[in-house]
Amino acid sequence: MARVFSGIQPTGDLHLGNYLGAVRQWAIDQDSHEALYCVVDLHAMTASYEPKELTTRTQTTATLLLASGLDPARCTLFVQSQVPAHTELAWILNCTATFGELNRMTQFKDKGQSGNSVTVGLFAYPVLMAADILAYDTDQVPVGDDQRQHLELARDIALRFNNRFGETFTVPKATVPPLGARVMDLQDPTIKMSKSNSSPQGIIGLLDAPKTIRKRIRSAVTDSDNHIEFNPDTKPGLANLLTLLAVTTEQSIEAVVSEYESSGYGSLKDATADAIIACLSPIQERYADLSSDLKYVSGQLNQGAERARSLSSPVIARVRERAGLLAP
Ligand code: AQP
Repeated sequence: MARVFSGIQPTGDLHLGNYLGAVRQWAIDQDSHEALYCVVDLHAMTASYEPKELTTRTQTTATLLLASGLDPARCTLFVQSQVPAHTELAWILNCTATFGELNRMTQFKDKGQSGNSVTVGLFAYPVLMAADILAYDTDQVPVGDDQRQHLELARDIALRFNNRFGETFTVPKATVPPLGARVMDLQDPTIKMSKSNSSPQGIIGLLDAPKTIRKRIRSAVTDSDNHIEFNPDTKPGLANLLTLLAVTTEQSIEAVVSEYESSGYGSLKDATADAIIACLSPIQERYADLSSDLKYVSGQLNQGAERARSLSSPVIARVRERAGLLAP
């Protein structure tokens, strides 16, 4: 089975975009792949944060991943900072990546706007991401458009290291998640729904109450002509609602458009809210059960970290030997 690796940052409350764009597919991939899923808390340190919040969010994110269907019996679920291989390999790869290639990363250009207070960690973020992937001889990485450039960098770093020091790393391939959907902000449908960039009204959190979900969908920005057609360029808000209804009810966009084209936006919004509430309710129920047993959650994470350590340790030994470092 091909080995797949994916991560999620505990930078805020998980939202519908994280679920429909990534986590839902992760749960499916557990059966067809050897899957590793990681709460990447070290990445979350690259922007300003509160230590207590990071701890809580790391626990909540892991609990939500379990509630969303990740099953520790079928995948390796762990927290990044509990496996030292990530930081060890990141340093070695920092000495392989160049300043010029990191300087070209568009996500750094977007996020690193605040001059001298930008951390070296934010700049080197893509190298840590390369380490996350390469430490496990990963074959495949499911990526959205925003991460494609980082994955290309991970491949370039792996190839350069292999050329310089001899075959060491598996060079990973990007895959496009078949069920992936890009979920847009409900208030500004030209940007993606995001933990840290969206306003609360622009987001649907995985734990939001049905009343909140209904309110947010009803007040989602659309347009004024009340004509239902799927066109993300001219009608981005409407296209987002149609996408949400289609993916949460497992229908095609065409089927949803033809069902609602003679109705107004009000009926479409009601149906979309109903579908999202139905999609999230089993996750919310499982989350309530799991959060009353946090010992179970931390036990699963400890086991996941142990397994991740045992999978990464031969890779790190190989890298150290090729790079000329004495055995510890
Ligand atoms: N709006 C989205 N639609 C579809 N997929 C999305 N993902 C994130 N937002 C959407 C996917 O979720 C996975 C985990 O993302 P992440 O937490 O590592 O970072 P991100 O992509 O930067 O997500 P956010 O919510 O925007 O976080 P912040 O605000 O902290 O940067 C990824 O697979 C991502 O594609």
